[in-house]
Amino acid sequence: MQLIIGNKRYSSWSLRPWLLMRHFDLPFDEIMVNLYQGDTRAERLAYSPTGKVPALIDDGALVWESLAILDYLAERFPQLPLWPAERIARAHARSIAAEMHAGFGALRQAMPTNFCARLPGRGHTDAALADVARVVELVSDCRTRFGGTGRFLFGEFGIADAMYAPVATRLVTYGVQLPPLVRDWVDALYALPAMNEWLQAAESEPLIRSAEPYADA
Ligand SMILES: N[C@@H](CCC(=O)N[C@@H](CS)C(=O)NCC(=O)O)C(=O)O
Repeated sequence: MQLIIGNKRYSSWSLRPWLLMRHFDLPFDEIMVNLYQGDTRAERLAYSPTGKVPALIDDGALVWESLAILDYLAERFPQLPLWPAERIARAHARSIAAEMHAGFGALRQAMPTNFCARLPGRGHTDAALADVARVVELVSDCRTRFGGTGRFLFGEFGIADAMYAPVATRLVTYGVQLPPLVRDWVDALYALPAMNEWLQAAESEPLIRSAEPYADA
């Protein structure tokens, strides 16, 4: 498999499939396209019809859109617990993953992804905090109803966690206060070896001033 991703320092959508694939030790070659150096749109269009990353190429299949990639991997590796095994939990996981994919625009806009920065207090607009409140609600609800003794949304790390991982990092970047159950989920994500590998790689990439949020504030 080939996974096409953007800069690890900034590409929130790319983290989702990368994190899942690395965590479950799925073999893949990583192709990184610098989203900020010159015009790479033509290069990206060679991989995906939207010109956006991530995209996955596997045995004749081309998959784009992060959620579609994660779902494809679940179908491709049915022996792995990527979605919850139980029907009602799986329906819930699919719903919150779709909710993430389609929503949280205010949070994305006011608190853009930057895996390396710490900007506590920035971006705390009313609309972004309303999105944060929904994240807090759904993480608490998932862990309480489906998480058992595990630290992830449905107990063990899976697609739902991968979908929300870039939101978890935004909560850290922008210093959002969290209730203990949600803080613990964020800490569990940061403790994953795969997450650490991504963050270390992000730190080693050059900082791109035009991509830095609130650089001029
Ligand atoms: N909904 C898409 C969003 C993909 C997306 O917006 N990717 C960004 C990088 S994080 C990108 O490729 N931006 C380049 C562009 O918009 O031209 C997904 O889930 O994969």
